[in-house]
Amino acid sequence: MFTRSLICAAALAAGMAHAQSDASGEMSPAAMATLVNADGAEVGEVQIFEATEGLLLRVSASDMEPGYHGFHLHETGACEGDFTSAGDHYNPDGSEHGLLAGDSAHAGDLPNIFASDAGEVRADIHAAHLTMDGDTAPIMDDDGSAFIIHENADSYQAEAGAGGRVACGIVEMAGS
Ligand SMILES: [Cu+2]
Repeated sequence: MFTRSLICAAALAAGMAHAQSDASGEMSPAAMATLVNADGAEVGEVQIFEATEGLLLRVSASDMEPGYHGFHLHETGACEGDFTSAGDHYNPDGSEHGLLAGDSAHAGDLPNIFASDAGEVRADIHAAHLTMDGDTAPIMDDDGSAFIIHENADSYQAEAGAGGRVACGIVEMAGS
């Protein structure tokens, strides 16, 4: 199931969780989130890499309804029940919602992801405004954070309209 153990092994081999590459040239993530559905079954993962600016998120998921889904970073690292435990969108600077609305968006607002007819998601997302543990929008803050895949697409407007939460993944440092 996915490559979590292989990636942890690679991070250890590189000697440090923050390593950007190992000897083979493969990228090693700084952090990871394992995505689970409402039944608690593992349905995917998000690999988190420190980019030149911000973070690069590599998303893979299976068993999704085909089509677009809202994908956000939520403010609390908890994935229980219907995943409302993850709280609202991560929004440390009190911005309004919507990548295509207003002057700024939630730090946790991210582009929609797309599931194929087979329900498979593969997406690389550059989140230039997020940091691992920096001064602005750190994803490893006191109560952590969690990625959520929503039932419907995000409207990118003031009201997200993305509906229910179909998968949730708590952000954890790689190798931890
Ligand atoms: Cu969300």
